[in-house]
Amino acid sequence: MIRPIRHALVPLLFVGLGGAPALAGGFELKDPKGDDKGPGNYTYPTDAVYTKGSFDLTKVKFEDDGDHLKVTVEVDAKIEDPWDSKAWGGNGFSVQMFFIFIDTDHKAGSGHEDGLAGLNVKFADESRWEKALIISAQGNTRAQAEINAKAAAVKNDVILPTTVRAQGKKIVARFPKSKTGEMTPTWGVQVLAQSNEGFPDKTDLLTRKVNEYGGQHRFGGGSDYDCDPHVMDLLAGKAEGKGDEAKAQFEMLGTFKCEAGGGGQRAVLQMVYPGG
Ligand SMILES: [Ca+2]
Ligand SMILES: [Ca+2]
Ligand SMILES: [Ca+2]
Repeated sequence: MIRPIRHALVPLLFVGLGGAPALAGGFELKDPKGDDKGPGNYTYPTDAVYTKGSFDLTKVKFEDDGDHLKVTVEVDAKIEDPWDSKAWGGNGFSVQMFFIFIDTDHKAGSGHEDGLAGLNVKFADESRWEKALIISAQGNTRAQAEINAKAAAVKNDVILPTTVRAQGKKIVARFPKSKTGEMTPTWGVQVLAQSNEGFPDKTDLLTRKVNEYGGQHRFGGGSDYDCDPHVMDLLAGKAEGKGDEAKAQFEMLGTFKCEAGGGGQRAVLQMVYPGG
């Protein structure tokens, strides 16, 4: 089951001052280990910086932190900084990047359908997103410039953190609630594990590509065209960390179709709804 922080889930539901019930304390979601291979067959780049488990989500925690929403993402590897991110205005880690999509209203057809540039995914009708949070190895100046250039139509709904901190296997990021809004029982979330690409293609919002054959800095097991999802790991099922969630992920990310010459259909993603 989904483990609410400190209390059982039901007591967390209360009517806020504005009248809308809130998921007050927050919630914690889990993901199985060993499913960091996208639709089932993706491989890591060959360079030694991409250590085993670096993109393998294991846990994601959402907590109310006063005027901020605190998001803690955990992977199955120590977070390291082989490219010395502080030297380029970065956040203290190098290879990871996470996208957190939030469906605030859980209403069919409401919200943005397409993922962000370079992910090559879209969201199911009932799971369209209102807010996207980005945890990037890049500092906010660079990340915001990329958002302005590559997510112009939705840039007001794409939110960067006030603070980011790497600690062991975790990255902790705090986002202003003035932009995210309060957590409510209708919230659905999806968390995508990607990799920070400092020299992205013009179609990629700091994301690393997945090719047919992996390379020193390219994931493998996909397509050289941009029809395959560029996602290594995500949440699935009820996000309890059970083994069958890996299969559910592979199926979800496997819903794309590549056509000869590069066209096709995007993988369609669902969200996890901790409020039921
Ligand atoms: Ca995982
Ligand atoms: Ca929505
Ligand atoms: Ca997963």
